[in-house]
Amino acid sequence: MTSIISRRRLLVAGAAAAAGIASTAAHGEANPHAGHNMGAAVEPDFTRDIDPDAAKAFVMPEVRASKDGVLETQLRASFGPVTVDGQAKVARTFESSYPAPTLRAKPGDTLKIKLINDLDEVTNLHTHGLHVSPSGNSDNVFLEVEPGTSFDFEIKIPADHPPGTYWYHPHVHGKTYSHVSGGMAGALIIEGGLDELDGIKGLTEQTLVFQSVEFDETGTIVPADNQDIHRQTRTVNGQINPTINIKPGEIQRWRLVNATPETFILLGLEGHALYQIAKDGNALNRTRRTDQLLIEPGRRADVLIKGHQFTGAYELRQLLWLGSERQFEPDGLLATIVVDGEPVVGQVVPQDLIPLSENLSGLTVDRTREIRFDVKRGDGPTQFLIDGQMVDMSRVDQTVPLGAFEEWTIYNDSGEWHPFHIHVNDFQVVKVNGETVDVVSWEDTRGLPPFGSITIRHRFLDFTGKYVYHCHLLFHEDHGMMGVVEVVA
Ligand SMILES: [Cu+2]
Repeated sequence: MTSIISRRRLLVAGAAAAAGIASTAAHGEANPHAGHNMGAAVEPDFTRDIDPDAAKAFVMPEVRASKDGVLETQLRASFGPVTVDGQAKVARTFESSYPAPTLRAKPGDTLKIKLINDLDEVTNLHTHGLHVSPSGNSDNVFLEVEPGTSFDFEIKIPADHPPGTYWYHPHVHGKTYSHVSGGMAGALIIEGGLDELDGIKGLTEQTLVFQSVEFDETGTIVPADNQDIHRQTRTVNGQINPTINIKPGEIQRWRLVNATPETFILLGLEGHALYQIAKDGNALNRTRRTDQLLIEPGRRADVLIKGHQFTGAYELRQLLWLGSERQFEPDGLLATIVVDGEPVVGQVVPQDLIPLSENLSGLTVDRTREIRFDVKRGDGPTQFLIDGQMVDMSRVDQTVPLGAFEEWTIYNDSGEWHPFHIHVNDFQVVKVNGETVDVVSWEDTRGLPPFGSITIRHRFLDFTGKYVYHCHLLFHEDHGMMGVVEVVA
């Protein structure tokens, strides 16, 4: 095919240019390959063929940004036709879009969101990771918007809110898996912070919303309780294996959102390091270089990627993850990164980022609590429990005074991972399995190791009211693995 050949020539030409650059740096006795073919138009073996006709240009979700301090928009929930990877499907979406639109706001802004419920069942809205009021018409997961009605959410983002990558999705107990896997999930970006940092400011930014759902043979989403995680279709921004372009030497900032209902994504990009700069919307104090990054369901990570000096196609993969005796994720292709074009010279990955606002380790806490996650399997239905009971949304499990500073040790008495998530107030992990760990950032979602524990510290600031902590494997959450905390004045 001509298209492949022309593309191939383009890649070869690019590789020759890159090899020329490399030869200047690599000349010297220490390098046994120095001089080997340097400067010659040699085609690197690792370069894959990319058929430009087959390559799918990476598509960003629609962006809805705040203006003059307000983001006024609507989210219409419906069950109906939607395009997923160019195919006609039937899903449960906001705004007939899979994923939902990306919302962008600034600290101090107000989100005024009209949720129109055209589903045949109740739904609601949760702003995952935001430090906002959990009451009234704010981030209130106790609300149920009835079918055929609408509800005006008003979520005031504090002026000192940490800028970063968050997300939103419905959070009605018992329906969360169905709604989130069905497609009702989108990125929520609070601007500022790292965006303004030298070395990050002005970089090309990509938002990658990972979703996973099972479609039946008619292309309709399978009811939540019947979905098999390993039959699900994995997409990035609703695309299967899209092509993401980057230039040699170019640094891009990627916002990664694990919006899957229960998939642990161990992310790796062939030939490229992942330079992590933020976790759950919170900037790290220093860049963390890694080859593999585990992103639990519900978690976000911001990373910098530097395009390889050799042009070609590289695979962004979900790597084999053997989490526990019951949990695994097979290796799979998520996207193809095409390094191509004029090399960019002089871009450097910044090392120092934003200092931690406060390190909670070593301080005296007001109170400690122990919380136990467990799974009981027997003759009847499997039970997903916290402190021996299933959630009751009308019960309060933890009462905390406003302003309290607490240490919670969350034990996992089961043999599988559970991503622990709490609303409204982020935490710092100070111990894993009883061993002290360095605090690197604030977080809102962290895996509980099988038969292990995490010890977290958190302050209950600014907002009274009831909200929840739970397992972010949404099947577990919907089947009881959730508790209610009430912050009282
Ligand atoms: Cu769980």
